[in-house]
Amino acid sequence: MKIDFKTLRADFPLLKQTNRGKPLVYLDNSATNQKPRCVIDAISHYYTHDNANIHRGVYELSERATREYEKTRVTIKSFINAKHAHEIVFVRGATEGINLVAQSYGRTHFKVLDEIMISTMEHHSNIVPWQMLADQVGANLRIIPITDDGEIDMDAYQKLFTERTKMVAIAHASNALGTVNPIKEMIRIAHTHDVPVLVDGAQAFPHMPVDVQDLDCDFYVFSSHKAYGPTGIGVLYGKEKLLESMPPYQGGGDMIESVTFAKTTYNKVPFRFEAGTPDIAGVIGFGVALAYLKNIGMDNIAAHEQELLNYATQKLSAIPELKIIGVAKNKVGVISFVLKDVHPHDIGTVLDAHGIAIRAGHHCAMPVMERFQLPATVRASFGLYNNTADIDALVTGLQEVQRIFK
Ligand code: 7TS
Repeated sequence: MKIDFKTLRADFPLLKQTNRGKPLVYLDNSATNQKPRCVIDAISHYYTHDNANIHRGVYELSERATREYEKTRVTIKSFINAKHAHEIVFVRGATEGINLVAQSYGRTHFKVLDEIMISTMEHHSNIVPWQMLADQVGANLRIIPITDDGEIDMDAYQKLFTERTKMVAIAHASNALGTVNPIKEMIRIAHTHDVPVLVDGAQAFPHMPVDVQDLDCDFYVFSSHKAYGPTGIGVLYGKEKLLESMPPYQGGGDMIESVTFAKTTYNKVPFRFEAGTPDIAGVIGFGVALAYLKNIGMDNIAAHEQELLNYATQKLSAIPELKIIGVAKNKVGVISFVLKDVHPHDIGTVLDAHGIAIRAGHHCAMPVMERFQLPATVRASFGLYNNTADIDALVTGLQEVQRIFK
């Protein structure tokens, strides 16, 4: 089916507004993206008609809320081709998913001098939880280096394995460079050493089809708000066998089977990991976002964003004194760049005055900045509603930046 991406833009009410009096050009989709009307309406509908706490009411309303909430679990299972719906754990976002695995799986299975492998290009969310765990159990981090193009150094990766390696935690796609990592191959290699792999899919899941059984990843995390769904909700996928081996992450309601002061027993997977009242409206809204994406087709979205990436790479490369940081062969629609003699924050300010929303900074990936010896970059990141006119506006804005700072 041929999708007309131009008409899809009308599904996103926020994009109709202006920024500093100019039509909004939203190019910060890696930070979060905008929501289609159907998602906004679903949340409003939930609070208008279906709001009740889940998994406990005996009345119709609560049964309906529970049914809608659990329906999203099944939607996600199909969306990423998990084997079982109970392998889908609802969390607050990619960050909480990684913390959950580090604290529950890591604290149970890791000991002094064990090693956790991560890469130079990780978001802080896939660094700090492992550092905290390493401090708690006396383990060490091993860092996979990246090349000047911003790709994983695969030779170095293979050499980093020792008999102490207990986990590889790797981004599917980098938020600061756009690099798509060869995770299927990395997982295959890790498994030859009997090492499980957690994939941080925050920047990949919204931009390409993901099949967790094909990848054979052990854990996969992502956030709803980067995939056209609401904030405050995300997913931890874990293989049944691994989730079954893990103790609860937090204690509270819904995660127990029975409680006495002498002994408490825990609920089964995945409820064992969902203590307290969850973001029910968020889960339902995310289910609607996924139905919206499925209708467009993740293949179509990937192809559209690759066209934008190619167009933008060509246009930005033609700007004198502009350098793109991260030129991996396989990228998502993310372009990080610097302009000679102009600080990224100044670029951001001038672009903002022209209605253009980009991110300037270290993108919560300070080790990437250190690797390329930069304090910061400017980052433009694309979503399904962007088009070449947005990129033309960015180019015009950058020419204005150069005019001002000459
Ligand atoms: N992992 C990656 C690769 C990310 O890019 C981000 C957020 C996270 C994890 C954390 O996601 P959260 O939803 O739990 O916060 N990245 C960005 C970004 O690039 N700009 O703002 C947030």
